[in-house]
Amino acid sequence: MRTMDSTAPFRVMGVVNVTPDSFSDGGRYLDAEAAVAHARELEAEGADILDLGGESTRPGAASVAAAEETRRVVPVIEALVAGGARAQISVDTSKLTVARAALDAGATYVNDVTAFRHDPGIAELVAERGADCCLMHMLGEPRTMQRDPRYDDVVSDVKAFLEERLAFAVAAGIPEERIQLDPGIGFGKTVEHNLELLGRLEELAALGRPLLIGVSRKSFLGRITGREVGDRLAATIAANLLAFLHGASVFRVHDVGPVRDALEVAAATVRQTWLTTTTRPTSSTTTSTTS
Ligand code: HH2
Repeated sequence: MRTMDSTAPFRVMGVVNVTPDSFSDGGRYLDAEAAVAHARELEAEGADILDLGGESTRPGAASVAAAEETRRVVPVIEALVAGGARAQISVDTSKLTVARAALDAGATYVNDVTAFRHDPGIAELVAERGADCCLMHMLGEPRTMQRDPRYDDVVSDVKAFLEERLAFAVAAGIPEERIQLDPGIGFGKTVEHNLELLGRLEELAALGRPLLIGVSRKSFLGRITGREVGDRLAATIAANLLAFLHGASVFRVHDVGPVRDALEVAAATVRQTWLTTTTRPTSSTTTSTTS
């Protein structure tokens, strides 16, 4: 079983939406064969995790029955496992029965945008199976979340929420090292809330768990750049790099190859800076020879 490699500087999670209505790629991979082919492409581009979703969480999205969601994602997971997928397989769901069927089929990661609030039993399931999980912040529910979201201080409020959900997950028996946290960019947040969260991720990193960030193609990038959803790659890369520099380490994206390249460069630069600053004799020596 492939699980988290905590020594890697970052991990890229490729999005595979097996839905008719996802905001950026709805309907493109609804057919299981198309979804499997797309997942393989993302793996070839360097995805460490493949996140399979059978229900859209975009604002106003209709909810999907558990049986239909299972029917969409399980055959894709089975085919990927049978084909010897190298990447870890994640299921993006808030429903216990869907999560169980996905883990039975070979997934080892549950990405729950309700952080186990919709179906608290998922926490015991994840604990029993020794799976990894992501707990995400969302204000309200997808149908209503973008109606005038308000916070006292968005970063402190999200941090308190994630701290409480982390404690809940640990109390259910999930080891801390299996848990990643996500501020839920775009889930009950204005453009300003999203930007403030991205710029103050260090405060969330203080909770001691890896931070997962999902900014890919999202509407706040369109609001800033004026670009349509299919033309937000540059904005997506910029936001992911910024998140990396502020402490995020798992990046949920549609465009795995380009984002991975950008993160490799950022990680190499940070490493190099660290090496040169720590191996230099002393900063005063350097200053004196250059002045
Ligand atoms: N964003 C989306 C879905 N799932 N999971 C986590 N942990 N973090 C996110 O930011 C996140 C998520 C929305 O993106 P997408 O899957 O492309 O769209 P849709 O929900 O319309 O299928």
